[in-house]
Amino acid sequence: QWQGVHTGTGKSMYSGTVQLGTTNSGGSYSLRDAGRGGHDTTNLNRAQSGRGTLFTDADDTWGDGTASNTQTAGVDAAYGAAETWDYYKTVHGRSGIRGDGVGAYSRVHYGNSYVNAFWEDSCFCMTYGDGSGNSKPLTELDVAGHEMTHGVTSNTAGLIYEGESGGLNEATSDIFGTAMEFWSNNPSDVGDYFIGEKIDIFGNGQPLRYMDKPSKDGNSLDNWSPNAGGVDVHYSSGIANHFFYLLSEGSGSKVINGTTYNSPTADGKAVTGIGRDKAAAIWYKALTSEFRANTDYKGARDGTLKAAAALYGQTSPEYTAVANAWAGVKVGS
Ligand code: ASN
Ligand code: ZN
Ligand code: CA
Repeated sequence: QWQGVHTGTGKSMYSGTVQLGTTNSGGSYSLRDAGRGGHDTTNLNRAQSGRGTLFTDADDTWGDGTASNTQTAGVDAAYGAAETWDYYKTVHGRSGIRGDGVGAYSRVHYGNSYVNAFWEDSCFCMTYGDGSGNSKPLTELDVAGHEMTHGVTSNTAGLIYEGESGGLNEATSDIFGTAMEFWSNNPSDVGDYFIGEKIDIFGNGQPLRYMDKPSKDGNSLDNWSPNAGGVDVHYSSGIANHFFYLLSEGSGSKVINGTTYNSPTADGKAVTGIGRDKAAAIWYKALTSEFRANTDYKGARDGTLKAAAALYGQTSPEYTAVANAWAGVKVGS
């Protein structure tokens, strides 16, 4: 049978109508994105183990935008993986999670009312629950970017998932999940500095995390302190998330895509942003050539300064902004 790369159409839960890379295998289509390393999207149908069943469809039109249609979560997951693949390839010249052109895979409908998503090195795959009451799958675009970035971090710096290095690992996922969300420029899911703003994980409409002022979630750290290595990695990530916001956008009040942010600095000194594209380039270079498994916040400061010097020069405004943004979150020399 003739097999080929196709472009299907999906009605997603969170990102509107999207195009999907699919495969024609004679009479039916599958959610196998041959153009992006063969990334498969599978249905666990509430199981908690196994590869799941590759989604197939007769007419290459997938999902209906609601959680009651089994394909819909698959549409979002496949779209998120494709956008993340394209982001890394186009912006950072990285072909896939390992940089070897090989795709991972995504599993949806994990367990029953499971309110989380996760990456696993062991299967080279990411997995999504269906959320509370099986009504809000965790397959939001920035969550997909977050989980896939865990794979990139594992295969580059290898930041250990505890203590300060764990906070940096988590922040790396929030940073590139967010950078990808902005880059993808989807009119139904515009870029913001929030994580998980559409999955309503708390049932009150609030996002999971905030990068402009991480403590808005009630737990995350805005600034470094000696206990930073002792809190959950999803809270110590706040320090680097806040750094990234300040470096990109600067301190104080700013409106981006219709949302007003107000980012404070620890010392009250103003930070001038360099834009998110340069900030992401600096973080990516630091992640892939400076950070190590046990890099802590001081090491992250050193690594990003080295990256900024290599990219823009040691006397550049970009280099100065990196130093100022770290000072703004209480990470000093
Ligand atoms: N969604 C979470 C994360 O990616 C799962 C976890 O805690 N590992 O961080
Ligand atoms: Zn994570
Ligand atoms: Ca977001």
